[in-house]
Amino acid sequence: PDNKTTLYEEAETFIAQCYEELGKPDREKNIRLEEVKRQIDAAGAYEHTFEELRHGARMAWRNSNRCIGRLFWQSLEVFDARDARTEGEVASAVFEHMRYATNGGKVRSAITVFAPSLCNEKSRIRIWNHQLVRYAGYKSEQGVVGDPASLAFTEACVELGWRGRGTNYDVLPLVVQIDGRKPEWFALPDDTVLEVPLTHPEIPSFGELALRWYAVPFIADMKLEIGGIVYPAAPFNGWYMGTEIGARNLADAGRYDKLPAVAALLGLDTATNTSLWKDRALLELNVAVIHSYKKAGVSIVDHHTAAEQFTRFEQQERNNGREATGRWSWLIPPMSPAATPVWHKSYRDVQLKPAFAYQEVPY
Ligand code: HEM
Ligand code: NRG
Repeated sequence: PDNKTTLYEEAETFIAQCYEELGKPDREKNIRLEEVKRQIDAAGAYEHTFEELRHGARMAWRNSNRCIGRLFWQSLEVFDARDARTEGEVASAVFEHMRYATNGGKVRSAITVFAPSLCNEKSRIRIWNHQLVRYAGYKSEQGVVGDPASLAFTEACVELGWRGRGTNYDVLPLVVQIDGRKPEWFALPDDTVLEVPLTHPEIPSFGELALRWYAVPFIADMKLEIGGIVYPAAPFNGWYMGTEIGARNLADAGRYDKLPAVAALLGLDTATNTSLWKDRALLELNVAVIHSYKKAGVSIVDHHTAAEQFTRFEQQERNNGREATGRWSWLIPPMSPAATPVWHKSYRDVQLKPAFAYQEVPY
């Protein structure tokens, strides 16, 4: 089958499922399918209605096998920015999304969808950032300053003329590329970035570590595929699960590597594994993350509650005649996984569509 045939088949499968789930009559579906066929025959592509785009994006979240936060898939807010043409227009739409999602700390899940990449065209609009808010990483004589995960992207930003202050927590700029041209960078406006300084509920000196993290995770580098149409720029956000910050970003030896410093603060014996100093440091670091976000009025979920919510999602899917697919190795939290229900179950890791997917790194 040729491209048009394959695209029509993908479109048909999606429209049928989408209209069924939205409770639309067959008559409406059939009229729409004829129109989609006409568009594909004439132009090799078709345009989603806003309703299709909105439900398609929600389905893609629902189908995200590595995501434990899927109970709330129906509440995803979808912003249609398919008409943004210039780098500046893309940046404005991104910043509006960030303000909406951040909401003074009461985080709202949202996605902004930019223009699709048409047939053979190389991705038209690309956001180079992995996340819209992330800290820069720099190589120095004394090792890495900032986030080691950002080394390559930080270098790309410097290449484009951006300069960071050189602290451990420099917020990187937004980098937008259109049609393979030279990308443009934009400093994030102050009112788009909320951060949380970390303190501990019982240990006053914890604040002296001067740890911090940003309030909202905005994934910006995945593509969204709905009914055969690919959206290469579709940044989305939910809120954090505490362990993402306390058991990975700040704890991994290849990231901020803060367990030794936390253990020292706690007065633990780091000379022997048998003191379980890493485990005790992890625990207090994660207590501090949840405590600090709550104190700052920023949405966050602990891994026990998230796992319970995920179990409810599984039940909800069963009730609707669907199966919750998943990737177990990602769904289990990185702390006390066997103390959550997810540990004791198994999941089928097949990728349903619509879906989010990785794409090649542009720098
Ligand atoms: C992955 C939690 C919202 C799509 C994850 C992960 C966690 C998580 C803990 C694993 C991340 C990792 O280990 O690095 C949550 C929570 C949310 C939420 C608590 C709160 C509402 C969303 C939303 C979307 C989404 C709104 C999309 C619309 C995904 C995808 C992945 C993922 C695609 C896989 C990312 C990758 O492969 O790197 N989520 N999520 N999530 N989530 Fe969610
Ligand atoms: N672990 C990454 C973020 C991955 C996505 N996590 C979410 N997504 N919670 C980190 O920055 O720690 N979300 O859309 O809410």
